[in-house]
Amino acid sequence: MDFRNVRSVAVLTGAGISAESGVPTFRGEDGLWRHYRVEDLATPGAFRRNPTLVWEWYDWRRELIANCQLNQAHLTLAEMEKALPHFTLITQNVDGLHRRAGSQKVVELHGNLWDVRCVAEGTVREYLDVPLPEVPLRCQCGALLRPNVVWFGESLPAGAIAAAQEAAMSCDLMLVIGTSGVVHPAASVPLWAKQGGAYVIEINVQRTPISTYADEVVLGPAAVEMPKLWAEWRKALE
Ligand code: BJW
Repeated sequence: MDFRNVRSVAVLTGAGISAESGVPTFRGEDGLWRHYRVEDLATPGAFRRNPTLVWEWYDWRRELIANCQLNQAHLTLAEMEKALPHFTLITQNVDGLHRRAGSQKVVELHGNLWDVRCVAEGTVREYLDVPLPEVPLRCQCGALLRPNVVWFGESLPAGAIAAAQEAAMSCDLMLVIGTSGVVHPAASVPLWAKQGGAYVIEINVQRTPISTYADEVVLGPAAVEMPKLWAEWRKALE
């Protein structure tokens, strides 16, 4: 890849980018919690059946994330945004770590677990208390609050998916970092980039369905590979 020809960059990140910060991924050996599948916890039905269990899961994750450190992959992306004029960071992660690393423009496809939403009023607000004072959390109106994230069977925020589509279809380089590429429609984002003529580089510790059409597959941890890629890029621009 000749980085001197790159005008516009889009990046799609998944749970793997936060793995080296100690945030568990969803699928794979370390992704389990209490022997539930994410598909059984991250659904509206799961929340209806047992909001306490679902909130306990989020309480546990929020505390873990609050105490974790950013890694070099998060920090490299924040640096790239400052240095490159046309740069869009799209994430499936709800951990808020890209913003904590200094990334300013982040398209959050699956929401953010630091925001809560009233199931009755639909109002959204930031809620940072860790640990939570009560589970399940309740709104002042008496209705349940829920994490402002996107569960299976729910639509993604229209603005976020439109922004991701626009960035993917107009970029000439797409980086896909640490996602299993099995959850849709996010998994289609790199495909849209490829179909739009972009060069696709995947960074992951293992091959995924995206590897079959990526132009390059870099097998390795994101926190190691991202600084290497960025150093190579900067050298090419000198
Ligand atoms: C490293 C590493 C290191 C490890 N360095 N790498 C089309 C086809 C089939 C199904 C569907 C379809 N369209 C829609 C569906 C249904 C469904 C779906 O996709 N199901 C599939 C699982 C089969 N999608 C939806 O329901 C979506 N909604 C929707 O489409 O609405 C329209 C609609 C409505 C009604 C009916 C039908 C359609 C919504 C999906 C919402 C996903 N939500 C979650 C939870 C968010 C909240 C929360 O986090 O609490 O999002 S599930 C979970 O998966 C989370 C993640 O963002 C998402 C993706 O996971 P990710 O990031 O890829 O993580 P992992 O763990 O899977 O992978 C980690 C990767 O990192 C691995 O590859 C590792 O190798 C790698 N790695 N360490 C680099 N150090």
